[in-house]
Amino acid sequence: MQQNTVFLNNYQPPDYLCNAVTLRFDLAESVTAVVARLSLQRNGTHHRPLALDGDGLTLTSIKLDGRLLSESEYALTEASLIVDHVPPECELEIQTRLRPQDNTALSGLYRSGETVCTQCEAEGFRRITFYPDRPDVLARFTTTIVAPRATYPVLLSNGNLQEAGEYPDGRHWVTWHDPYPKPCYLFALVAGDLGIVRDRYVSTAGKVIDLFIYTEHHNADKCGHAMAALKKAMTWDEHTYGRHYDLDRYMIVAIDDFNMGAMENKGLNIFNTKYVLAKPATATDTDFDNIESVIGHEYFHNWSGNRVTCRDWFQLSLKEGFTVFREQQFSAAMGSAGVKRIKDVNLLRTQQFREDAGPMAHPVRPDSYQEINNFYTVTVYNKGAEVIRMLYRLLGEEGFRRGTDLYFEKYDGQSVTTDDFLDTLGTANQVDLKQFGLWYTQAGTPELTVHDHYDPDRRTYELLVTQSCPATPGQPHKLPFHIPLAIALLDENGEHLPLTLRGHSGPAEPTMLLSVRRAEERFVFTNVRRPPVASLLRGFSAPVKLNMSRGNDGLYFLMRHDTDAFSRWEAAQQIAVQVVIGLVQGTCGCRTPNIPDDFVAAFDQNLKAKGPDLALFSELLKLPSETYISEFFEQIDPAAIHRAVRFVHRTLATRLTDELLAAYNHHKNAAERGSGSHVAGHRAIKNRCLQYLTELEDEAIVKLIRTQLDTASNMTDSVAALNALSNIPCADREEAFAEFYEKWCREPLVIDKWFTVQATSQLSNTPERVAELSRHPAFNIQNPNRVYSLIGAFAHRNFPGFHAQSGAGYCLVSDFIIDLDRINPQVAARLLKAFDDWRNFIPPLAEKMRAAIKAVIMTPSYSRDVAEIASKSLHGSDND
Ligand code: B3K
Ligand code: ZN
Repeated sequence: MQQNTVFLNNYQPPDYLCNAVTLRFDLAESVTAVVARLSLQRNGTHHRPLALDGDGLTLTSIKLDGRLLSESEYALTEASLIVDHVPPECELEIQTRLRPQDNTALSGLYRSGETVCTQCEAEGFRRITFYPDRPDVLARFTTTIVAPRATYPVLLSNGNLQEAGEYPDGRHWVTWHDPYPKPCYLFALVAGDLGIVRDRYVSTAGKVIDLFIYTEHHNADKCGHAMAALKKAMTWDEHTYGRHYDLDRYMIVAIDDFNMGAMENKGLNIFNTKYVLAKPATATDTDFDNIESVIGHEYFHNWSGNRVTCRDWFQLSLKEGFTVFREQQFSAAMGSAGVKRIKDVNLLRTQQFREDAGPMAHPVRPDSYQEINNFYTVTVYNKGAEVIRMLYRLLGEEGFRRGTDLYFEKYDGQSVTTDDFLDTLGTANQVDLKQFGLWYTQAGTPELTVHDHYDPDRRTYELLVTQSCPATPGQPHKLPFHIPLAIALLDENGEHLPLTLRGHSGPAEPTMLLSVRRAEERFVFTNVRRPPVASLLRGFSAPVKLNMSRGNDGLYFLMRHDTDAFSRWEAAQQIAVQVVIGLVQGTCGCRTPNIPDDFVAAFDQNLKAKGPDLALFSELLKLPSETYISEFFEQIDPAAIHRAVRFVHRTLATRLTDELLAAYNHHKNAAERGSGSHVAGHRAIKNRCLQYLTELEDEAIVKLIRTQLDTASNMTDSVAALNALSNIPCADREEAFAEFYEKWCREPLVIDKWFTVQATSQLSNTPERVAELSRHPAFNIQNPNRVYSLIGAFAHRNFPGFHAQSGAGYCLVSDFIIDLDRINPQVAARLLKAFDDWRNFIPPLAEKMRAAIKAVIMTPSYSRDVAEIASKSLHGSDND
């Protein structure tokens, strides 16, 4: 398939601007008529024709300044509407007809159940009407929706409510006006019969804002947590960034069928129900946390994304990286900052590092794309957030705020670039961020290698740091990055030694942020009285891999004593990774496999640890994922890694059975008695213990699991028990799944969990089971949540199952992608990414993965979305 690649270097400002749009949607039984009136202005002096984007539209008529155009006066191509001669200022009226019920791609105007809604980012507005569908065209939108009142009592669009009225035939209409100029990707419309949850927010400036969450009537009792999160986010943004909300109302609509998590449309966010609806009986503690984050994320976009937006889609991280960082700060402030950081780093290292090392590797600001929807990636979002975090650390809290204040003030109402952002932060702080800018333009995960030396005579401690970055598609050589490296030196009691860096004045400090700028750097600390243990990359101060060969003693010491939560956890992870690698390579030094006593003792110590941050202990008790461990191998043998990880689990469970049971009971009782955030911490440790105990596969444990399942008062405990049972082949297992289904079959979000637990089971028949479940009446290929919960979970979260030696997992997923691509190309392409690192696997698997990708593109008329992923996976980047 011929691919059209879009290049950043070819960016040209728009030929025509559109400063105002009036839209009228007439919703009838099967056809929606759309009338769009665009006020257009020629941009600059030129005689180029007016070209508007359109995708799959049925045009009914077009008028220029009130005059109907004949067919010879315009041209329709596959992707645009072209009018040759238009005056420098004009009004174009375009009428199109849509069939939202047939739109299964869930981009543009579509139906979710009985509700009609939109998704326009990135290029969905062109599926509604012909328009300059690019983020650097900003217009004021006025939208009228006309619909039968009985079917669609609620009619919503962006901005403030302007007028409403009735027609005698049972239809009603509502007009919305958004005073803030915006690109069309932020347009939204919702029409349906929805329940309303209302609240009110009074800002620190005294402004009253009406808050609404719309959802299906029977879900109205599950919106309290989302509403509370919204109010917290509003207050937090006022305090932390000085950002206030700007419309009279803030509306959130929860929709069942949605391609991603949520969408920040101006004043009218549309959310996947998964990130709104929660009550303890149906949602887990993790769901509650995720809802708070996503609600925060979309709210924060109102400034970082909506008031200041992107010039073009290459700048996506301008809004996404920054907003993810803001969301991370917010969540850290609402709960355990240490655990939040650990979770964010874990996600980055298991997903983004993998992307950075594969054929889809791209810079945070990509140089080219074929299908922009394929670039809503962990690199743009999460590495992008790390880049902002580094700036935050380099400039300090105050300096960063000075920079963002200037940025919001200078660019309010404009569409800008990541360079504009960086320049502004540099100017506000009088620092040169030129070298730092390479984080936006160079792909790949930099590696730091550190050697240290303590000189007792001179009392100096020296660090030699070298950096390198592997080649990525289209970028064989990299320049050195500016890497902030946070450091502390600990003495034998875990106390911080004061740091004085040779060649730098200023008082000694307990921690320091070193700047690594060259390929090789030497740092000498003076006046170091005792041989220290270095705690490096504290808080994960840069998205890099750090290699430092040090004895296990140092790691165990850091795991126990480091005051930085991330560094403690990281030491535990490194120890565990070494243990697993030793088992896989058979290098543990014993004939029969075993794990070191120190490791068991350290685990036991964490199990018994007491302290306020229970969630941190729960993280310390968790082994690194098989996906993360696989990154340490040149050739991945998933079965060998899986065997080794299970061996570690089983050995810990066998050697610490009593301790695990005691901890289980202790935290179970504490969770039942406790209140507030501690409850979630107790539950997390309790359920972690259960996970280990499951490895024993003995009857008493099955009984324990069964009791937890039968008596659970909340979804966290139910799912944990179901998960545990899913890995034990026994009669209880089937019965439990059947009962769970029976109990929850009217709650789709709970049924998603039921699918996921089965899809991630480690039993060997899981591929067949998943295939069977894809034919279950509760499964629906048109619903992205169902697809992610079953096929997505299997492909991305069942390492041994997906990579089963028979290749059954691969066939299952590729067959599914072929069917899905005809329905929803965006989601199909996302699933296809599961195969893109095929080159890293042992040859028999690599070959099967490659064949699976090929099978997808052997199908006639596969989508552009899938084509890009497949061709890059098979042949490397088009920049090569
Ligand atoms: N901006 C949207 C993502 C849109 C994805 C389009 N394929 C959600 C978010 O990041 O907040
Ligand atoms: Zn976002």
